Amino acid sequence: MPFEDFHVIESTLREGEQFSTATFSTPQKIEIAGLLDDFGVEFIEMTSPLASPQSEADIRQIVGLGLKSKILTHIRCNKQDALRALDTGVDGIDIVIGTSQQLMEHSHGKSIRQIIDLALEVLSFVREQAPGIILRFSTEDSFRSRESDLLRVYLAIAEAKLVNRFGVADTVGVATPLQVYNMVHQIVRLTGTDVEFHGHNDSGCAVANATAALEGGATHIDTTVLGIGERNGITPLGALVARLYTLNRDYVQKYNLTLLPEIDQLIADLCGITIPFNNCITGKSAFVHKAGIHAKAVLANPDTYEIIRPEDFGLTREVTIGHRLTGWNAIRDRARKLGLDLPDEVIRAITEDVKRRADARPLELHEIDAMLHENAEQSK
Ligand code: HCA
Ligand code: CU
Repeated sequence: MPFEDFHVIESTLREGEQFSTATFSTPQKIEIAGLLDDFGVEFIEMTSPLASPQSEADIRQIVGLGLKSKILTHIRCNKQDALRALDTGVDGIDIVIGTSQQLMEHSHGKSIRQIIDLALEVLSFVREQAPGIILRFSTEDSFRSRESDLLRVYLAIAEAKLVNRFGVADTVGVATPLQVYNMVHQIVRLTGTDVEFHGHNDSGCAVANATAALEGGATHIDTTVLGIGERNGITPLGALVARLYTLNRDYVQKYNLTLLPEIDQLIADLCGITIPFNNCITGKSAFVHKAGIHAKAVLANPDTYEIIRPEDFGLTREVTIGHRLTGWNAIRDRARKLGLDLPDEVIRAITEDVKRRADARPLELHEIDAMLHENAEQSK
């Protein structure tokens, strides 16, 4: 079952570098790769060695670290790129070529027949040079490609038994979960080959599409930290983890989950952005409970309104009480935390007072604490 045995291809050092504000220095790449390795991602994908001299040197550096994560690099479908990639000593090479009408016409100008011939030539070349290397072939813009074209390409390559897996890419973020499910399912069924899904988030479906890919039989999912990448990016590592955790915690126990906040914060800092408030798990408000009804239930048992346990990620929940939606259970809980045992009717009166004052502006915790202490003094 793919959910029980899926692999993350962490592409912060490839797709992520294509994010508008991302340019990682060598020490930064080493720090990112080290943290991702400690977290436990199975693969780290790096920018093509042809991108720039530093990009090539950085691949060698990261390869030289001897991490547990396998190091991949990402190249176009041609022999020169493949030779340069092979020379870096990576564990695997991800090869991509566009198959949509748009890309065939305006990017490389090749027909499907020519794409197949070129792919077979390049893939056999890599296999001859490095029989043990992990080799992936992907069609860029798969979901705007003609399905019959895609299947022709995948079947021809599968027959030649040259690759370890196929990639399916929703390059422009146009696919729906059902389309992803159907496409992945079909490729797995027809080729019997592992499938990797790479999904952009232009229409907000990147996490849902990655999940649908796994449901359809995909074995590998591309992620980046916080989802950074071209335009508004791809499936975020943390959101994928949240999605799978909420299906079954066991699916993500292989990862060192308490490192996630540090990883998200590091990438936010390096890119000069903040973690979005609504980010899964590490967003500022991900574990903040507010309304009185919620607060009461969560204080009794967090399971009532939390599908994710913050402590599994080294985080804590917060119950906010200084606002007009507050409830007396939450105020009583605060009093008890302060060691004040006030009668219920006093707590209820304080709650009414908090609500009235909070109609003007939310109260700080210390203001509520002062009200509680004052009442405790008076009732002595
Ligand atoms: C790119 C395009 C790509 C490739 C994905 C893949 C995409 O920036 O080179 O290799 O599977 O979204 O199609 O990121
Ligand atoms: Cu992409």
